[in-house]
Amino acid sequence: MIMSIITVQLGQCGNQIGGQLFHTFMDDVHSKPLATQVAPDKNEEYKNEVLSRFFYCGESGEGTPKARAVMVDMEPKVIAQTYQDAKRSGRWSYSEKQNYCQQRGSGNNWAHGYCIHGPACQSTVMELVRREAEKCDNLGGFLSLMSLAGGTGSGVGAYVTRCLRDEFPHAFIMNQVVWPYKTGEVIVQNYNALLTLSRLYHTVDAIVVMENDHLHKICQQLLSIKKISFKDINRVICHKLATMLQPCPLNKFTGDICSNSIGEMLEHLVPHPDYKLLTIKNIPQMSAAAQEFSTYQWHGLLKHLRQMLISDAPMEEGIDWQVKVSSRGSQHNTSLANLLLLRGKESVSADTGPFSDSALYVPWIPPDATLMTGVQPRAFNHYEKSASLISNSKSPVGEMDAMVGKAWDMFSARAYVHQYAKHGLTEDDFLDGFATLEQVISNYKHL
Ligand SMILES: Nc1nc2c(ncn2[C@@H]2O[C@H](COP(=O)(O)OP(=O)(O)OP(=O)(O)O)[C@@H](O)[C@H]2O)c(=O)[nH]1
Ligand SMILES: [Mg+2]
Repeated sequence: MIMSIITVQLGQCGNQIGGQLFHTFMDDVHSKPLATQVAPDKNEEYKNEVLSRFFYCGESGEGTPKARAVMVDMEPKVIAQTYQDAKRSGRWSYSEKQNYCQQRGSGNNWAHGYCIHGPACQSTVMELVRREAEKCDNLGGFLSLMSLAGGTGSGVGAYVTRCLRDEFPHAFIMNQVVWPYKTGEVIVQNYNALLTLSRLYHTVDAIVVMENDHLHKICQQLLSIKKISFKDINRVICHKLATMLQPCPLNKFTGDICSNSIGEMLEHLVPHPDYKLLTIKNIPQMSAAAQEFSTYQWHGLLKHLRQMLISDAPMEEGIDWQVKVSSRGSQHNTSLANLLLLRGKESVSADTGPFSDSALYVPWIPPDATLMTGVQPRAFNHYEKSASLISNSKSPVGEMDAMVGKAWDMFSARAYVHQYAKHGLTEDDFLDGFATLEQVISNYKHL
């Protein structure tokens, strides 16, 4: 049974990433078969699975694939652009009326998004979601995409996510959020991030965190891009997301094999509702030109990936090899659960043992619930071999702590608070946000 996922794209960032994500799915589906690739019928099976998961191909199943997506922004420009880019690809498009936009954005004001635009768009947006859900034979869940720093993605995003939870209480909801550059383009970005994350924490099943600073470095150092644009960064984000979401059979600890539906993945990755923050580390990551001249062995790839995990390195360059895992008081990045997905040549025979080492995990998770692996013999997106590690670990909490600290400094001077109050947000709402995230930080710190 193939479970479909509906993507909800919110604000500029969410829409731009959403557009790229469907391009990435299609690029992977249409990537030239590598010499090592699976038999044609297996490739066809893979393609059909991708199409059913993320696209609707009409009653007959033969129309131009339409993204299972709803686009929401408070200004028209980005949606129009994203829509056109999809159409121009000739491979897929968005359904014509599955978007909602207004004429003016939320001006980087979370309260404007959450308290004003959110309720105003609720009935229309939810109708669009319902329409999309009706087209799914089996709805596996929702993927919401948004930035934390603006006003629409974060504010309207948090509001719409709450509506999704109310209307689809049993569906899985995963949010992918973009952490702003630390240098900050938006003066109130820490407020917006605080308010968004604290609301999402009560509502969704998991939050995948990606930091613009890390992604920027990947573009610079691994992809050697000189002038880095959001387009480049979004390609990296979508590559990561696709390594998680494209079909990959999972090995359950019971010995059964199941598909990597969003439900199976999140049930494993989020074993306790206090811990919902996920990160994705993947290897290798390189430009198309460099790929031609590179070969790897699974052993080397996985050794690097494991060190990226324990030393919490965002990419394969500049890893700190001094960090070691020892059971007593070591400084390594502790995990609750990991999902390791291997794709490509000889992935079936790769040794994933080093990832099930109990010293990597908190002691209160049963050993057979710490690591789940998945193996997909089909090569992913031109990479002969690639590995992706989705982790619920301490990794994001340092950034979160710093963000809450900066927001608190501003809040104790009541800086900019009146701009939020103007739209109906109270000081207590801020205090609730601080309390929620301080608890999250404390939980993770004590792992
Ligand atoms: N990675 C990435 N980050 C983006 C992109 N667009 C904007 N951002 C980041 O998102 C934040 C700004 O939020 P936006 O998504 O532009 O804001 P919005 O949701 O449209 O909200 P308003 O414009 O205030 O109505 C900043 O931290 C930007 O760095 C994008 O395409 N990719
Ligand atoms: Mg905007």
